[in-house]
Amino acid sequence: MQFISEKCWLPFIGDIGPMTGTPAQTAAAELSAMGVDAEIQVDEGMQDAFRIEKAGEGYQITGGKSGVLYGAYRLLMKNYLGQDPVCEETPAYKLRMLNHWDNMDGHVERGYAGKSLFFKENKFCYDEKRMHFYGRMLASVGINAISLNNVNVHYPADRLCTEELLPEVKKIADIFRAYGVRLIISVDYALPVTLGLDTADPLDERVQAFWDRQVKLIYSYVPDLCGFLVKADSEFRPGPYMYKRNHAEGANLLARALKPYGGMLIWRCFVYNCRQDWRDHSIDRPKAAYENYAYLDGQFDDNVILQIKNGPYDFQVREPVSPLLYAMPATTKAIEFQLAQEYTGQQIDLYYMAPMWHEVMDQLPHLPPHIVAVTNLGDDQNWTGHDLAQANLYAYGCMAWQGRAFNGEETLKDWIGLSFGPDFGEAKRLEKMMLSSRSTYEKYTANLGLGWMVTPHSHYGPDAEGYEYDFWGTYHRANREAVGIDRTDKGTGYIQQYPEEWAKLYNDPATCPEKMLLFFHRMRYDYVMQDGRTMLQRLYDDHFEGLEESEKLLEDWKAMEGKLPEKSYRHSLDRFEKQVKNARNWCDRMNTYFYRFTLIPDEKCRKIYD
Ligand code: GCV
Repeated sequence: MQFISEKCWLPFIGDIGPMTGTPAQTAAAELSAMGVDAEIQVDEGMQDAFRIEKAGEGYQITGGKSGVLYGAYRLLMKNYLGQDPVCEETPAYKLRMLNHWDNMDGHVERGYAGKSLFFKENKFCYDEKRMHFYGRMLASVGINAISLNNVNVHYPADRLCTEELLPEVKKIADIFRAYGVRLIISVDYALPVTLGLDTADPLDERVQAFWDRQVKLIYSYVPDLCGFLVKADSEFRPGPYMYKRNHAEGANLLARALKPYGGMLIWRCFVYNCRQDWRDHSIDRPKAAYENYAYLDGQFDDNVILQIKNGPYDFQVREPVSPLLYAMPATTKAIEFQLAQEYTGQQIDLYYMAPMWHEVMDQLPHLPPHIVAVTNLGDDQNWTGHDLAQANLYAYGCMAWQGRAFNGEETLKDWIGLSFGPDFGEAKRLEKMMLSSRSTYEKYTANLGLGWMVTPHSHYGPDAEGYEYDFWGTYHRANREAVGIDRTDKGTGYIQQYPEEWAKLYNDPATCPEKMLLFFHRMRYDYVMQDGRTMLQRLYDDHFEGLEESEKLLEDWKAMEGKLPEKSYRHSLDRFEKQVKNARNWCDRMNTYFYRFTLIPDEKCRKIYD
């Protein structure tokens, strides 16, 4: 019986010891440890792409510097699954990144799988063997860049790009290099001030000279650093607005310092007013990213990448695609997802993300050239808190590699086969559980596009008005007649940020996808939905159904007792039990919330507390 959660989807992999050479050497070691006969041929021009061909009794893998390593893992994984490994592959996205939100004190912001893999007590502290294994995991799904530290850069992480900590950064970079993974450092925009200048104004020559010097130093330690990641003017972080400069001026400052070394400047677009007055209906938070950036199209240097969250809010269970992803044709972009399930169950509740990614891709006519996800990793023995949350990391790598060709169902089948063994008898059941998990979660939490009805700060569990009278700009404005925000032409006008065809679709409640109805519209509870139910009845039904489905998940898991390794079974059982409690809590509180406003009972006479 297999499921060695420490080794994630690579439980079959051999022992190669820590690798310190090129990715091609790592590839050769992996293949020989598994006794697979394969010739490796590096063709640098192929970059990350690879080709696997039959050659006599064995194979030939031809690919770029990292491409051959990706090819080696593909061959090993396909062999293990009993699939034909002959193929030719080119990744869909150029940079396939992960962001860690690790603080140097060891705490992971929005981390649900233990403490940091890299830091403890304000120092680097890691299990070297585990780091190597992490490198293998990343390469096995084609991820080629990671940032180690939180985008909220706290002391002493702001020193990662100074002489003080660079020797340690170098050591980590040396580990990941053998797996084709480059490092990104999250930097503090105000570092020049911290280190003695009286300004961080991007147009001040002394500031440019500061960053030029700093970057030169960094590249003397890590010559292949991928670049910097910056969260500026966002949630109390410093940025160019402090000097009345725009974000192109702010980003170009750092980009120019990085340019001579081939470094990229990755600039997050998560900028909004987080001190809003809930009484003021004129500001609408989802409009913020577009308003701050769209007009700057064409003004960013060519080594700047704008990193844009998939939705206009913040990783809610259901959001439309960020309108900024349709805009700025002359600017390089990366789409940002979150594997850490901050608002989607925190790696306690089951939530397989692929269905959501499909929806996003379906809505976007052009995929950006780069992709990134906030990790769901920590130092827990199983890496991801919930054993099954490993699937999200695996699937993210596959999606980043395959782009539109990604198939969340096939990927899940492969993940189950790799993790539990190709002959795992319960594969179908598990697959079904995971594929329905997003819909289940959405039903028992804030559905129909509402979002945000969560416990403030922790973001786990229900609180219908948790953010309602607050300053974060995340309101639903429920009263006894209606709920939701009117974002149409007649309302906040948010809809106008979309290309015409989408704006038209969203503007009319009759054509707006129902799952996003209350995101785009303010609707009366008696509004009749497409299937004839009232909107209120739909809210009730979804919550009851979501609860039932979560109970079914628990039942299904229990039915696998004895068919899964005991440790794994017990560990996740605890999570499925917590999920049912959470779902019950959501169902009761949300239904009661709307019942108290409307005093309209459930048509099916199910229990709603008053
Ligand atoms: C790293 C949300 C999270 C914050 C996070 C922020 C971001 O607001 O709650 O913890 O900060 O997003 O993406 O920068």
